[in-house]
Amino acid sequence: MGTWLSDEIPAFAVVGRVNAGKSATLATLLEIDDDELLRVSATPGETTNVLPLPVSYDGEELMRFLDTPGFQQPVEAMREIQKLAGSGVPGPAEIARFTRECRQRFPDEVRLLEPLVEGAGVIYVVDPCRPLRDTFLAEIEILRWTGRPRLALLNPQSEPSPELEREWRERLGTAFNLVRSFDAHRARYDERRRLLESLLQIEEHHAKHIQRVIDAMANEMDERREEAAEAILDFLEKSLTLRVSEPIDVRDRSVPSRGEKKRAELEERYFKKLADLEQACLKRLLKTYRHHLLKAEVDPERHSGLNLAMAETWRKWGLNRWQLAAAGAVAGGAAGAVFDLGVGVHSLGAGTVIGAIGGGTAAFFKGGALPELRIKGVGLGKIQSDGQALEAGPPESPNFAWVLLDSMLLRHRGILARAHGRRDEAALDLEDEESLVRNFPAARRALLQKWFASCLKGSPDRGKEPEVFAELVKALEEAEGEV
Ligand SMILES: Nc1nc2c(ncn2[C@@H]2O[C@H](COP(=O)(O)OP(=O)(O)OP(=O)(O)O)[C@@H](O)[C@H]2O)c(=O)[nH]1
Ligand SMILES: [Mg+2]
Repeated sequence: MGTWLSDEIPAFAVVGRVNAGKSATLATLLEIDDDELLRVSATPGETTNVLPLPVSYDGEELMRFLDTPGFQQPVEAMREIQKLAGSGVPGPAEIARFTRECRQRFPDEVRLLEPLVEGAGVIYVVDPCRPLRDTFLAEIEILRWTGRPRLALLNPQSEPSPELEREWRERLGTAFNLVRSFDAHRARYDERRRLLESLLQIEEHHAKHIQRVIDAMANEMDERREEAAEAILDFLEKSLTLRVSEPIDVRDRSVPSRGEKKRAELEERYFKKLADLEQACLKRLLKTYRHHLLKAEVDPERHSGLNLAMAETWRKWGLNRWQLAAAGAVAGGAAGAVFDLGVGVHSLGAGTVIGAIGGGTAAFFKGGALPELRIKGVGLGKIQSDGQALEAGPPESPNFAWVLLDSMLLRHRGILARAHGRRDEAALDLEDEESLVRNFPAARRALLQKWFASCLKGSPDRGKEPEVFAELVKALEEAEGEV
């Protein structure tokens, strides 16, 4: 059938002005954040050849997108095509002739039109922040003459004025089957699905294949959410049961400074391990959602000395004191003492930056103003029959597990909101995020609290795990809808 198309597989060529965001649109739609596979760049004319991007599920190619070089001389090309039509109105035949005869003078236009001549549908990407000049009108005309099914996408690279956007929509509406918005730097799963549904509308001939892609994508999102819930469950269990110990001998006990040093080392080891668990979980989430540019670095030292940052965390994340009490996290008389920790840091107030994806929740628990680790001396039994060990366990705060959970739910949401078309390495910023667990239904809070308690005691309640998993899946789904 030609170079770019094969029988039965629907194909769409993404076309538009150089730098309009064609490659970024495809990168976001197809979740490709790797420049080796799909180059997105501020340098105009970055894409110089047609690049086929197959969409395959279970090894079967269902659909194909083609990235193309941008229009470079649309007005001249339009005139040339008009010349080919003589006194008539240009149509598919003249476009085909143009691709055969004018390669020398219009290499980019010919390259981008060839797949359309072969039968690909058109996805025309424009930046509605740019004035609607003659050059764009020429592109629109040429694309209309191809006679192929046509979708126009408004991809704003900054804030478009409403008047300008209306002008674009009106103009595009006369020449395209459908006009939609698709912000290549912001689009999430819902917008990606809607884009595919638009293709379904303009290209009924291949409806079955396109519908299969839409269904496969939806399935995949459900599977990923379950994978994410699994990762978070695993992280919580490992974090809450985490203990580290350090042997101490007679001298450690008799020389106070030595004992203090041991204790500090122990704390450091505990937080380092907690940060490792956090990082492992983030890596799993990033892999699940196919992100390579977002980083999962968790540096346990990153916030050292920034106690206020941690205080802010304690105020904003996790359950509030009434919810904690209701969930049974705080038992009767102990309440006062335990709350002192949470409320004490609350009073420090002050907004501050809570790091990026790698900011490290673990680090939030460090520092003098924060909940102390449970540190106790334990017998080492057979290992050192006459010796003892210090053991560090989870921070005393009843909110520990809830803050950990909040931080992961928020980061999961941040990962989902990150478009693959972006090429900056920016980390996720959780600074303005509000607690998600506070909005949980009471029954879910109670269930999780019971399971947390079993983990904190060192013996996770396996019987509750399926229910906890199901609630985590629901929590992840609710958070997706919230943004
Ligand atoms: N802010 C913002 N920038 C965007 C958006 N889409 C693309 N860009 C940026 O615009 C520049 C060009 O994007 P590309 O996707 O490479 O554009 P292209 O149309 O493929 O360009 P050529 O291949 O050179 O024709 C890059 O720096 C992108 O990051 C968007 O939706 N918002
Ligand atoms: Mg490109």
